[in-house]
Amino acid sequence: MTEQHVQKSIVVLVSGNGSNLQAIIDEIAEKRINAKIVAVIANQETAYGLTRAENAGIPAIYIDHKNFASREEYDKQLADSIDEFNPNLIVLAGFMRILTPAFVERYQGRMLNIHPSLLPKYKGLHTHQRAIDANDKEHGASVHFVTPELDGGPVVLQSKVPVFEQQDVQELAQRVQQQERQMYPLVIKWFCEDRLKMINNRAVLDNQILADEGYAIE
Ligand code: NHR
Ligand code: GAR
Repeated sequence: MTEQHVQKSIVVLVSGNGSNLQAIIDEIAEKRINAKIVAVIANQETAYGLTRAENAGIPAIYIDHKNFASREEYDKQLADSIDEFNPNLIVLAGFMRILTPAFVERYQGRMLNIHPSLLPKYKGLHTHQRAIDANDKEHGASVHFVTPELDGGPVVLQSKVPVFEQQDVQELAQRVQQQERQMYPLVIKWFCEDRLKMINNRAVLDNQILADEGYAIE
């Protein structure tokens, strides 16, 4: 593409390992995404994602939810911290706290999440075990815009993996996460090139409304 885009700034929210964060850091470093991660914020002090941020020279911020009496108050502090960086995009990368409607509405259309299931299947937690227990032949991950409905926002991209006989849950999770590290940077790249938008609660890529399940890559 010859079109020029103003460089986007991104805040990433994490709770744990941050392997998705690392994939995004690496793609930006390779100049495959024209963006800057301006801060990484965690709700867990021990989140390894904070260390990954520090190692990459990115401001790493920890906001302890135990210091706040309610979800509303925590989310207000989270929003204030985010707004100091004035980002174009908020990326949830293994962020494990449900966000209040007020928070989500403030960033509507500029917040993405990666969820480890083929949505609308298995919203919420323990998705890999639930796919095995249901005897599903395939499983995967979905990138979606975040809306107030938990894991219910419009899907942009899905990636599928097979579920084998007597599937081990850790092994399945590993294969899903390997796909995640490919697909999430791709969606972020689309957003940063102004190709991806949320319009009327639908994901729109290159001016085309995406199907409910988004695009699919194998
Ligand atoms: N918030 C809103 N409003 N909408 C979404 O789509 C959201 C969201 C917040 C997080 C990520 C989501 C996932 O990909 C996400 C999407 C946490 C929980 C959860 O139950 C569920 C879904 C997601 C993230 N969290 C517990 C809670 O009480 C805590 C669980 C824990 O700490 O282990 O917040 O799966
Ligand atoms: C990823 O598999 C992501 O889909 C999932 O947690 C993992 C985080 O890995 N997210 C959720 O379950 C959100 N509730 P990471 O910290 O290595 O990126």
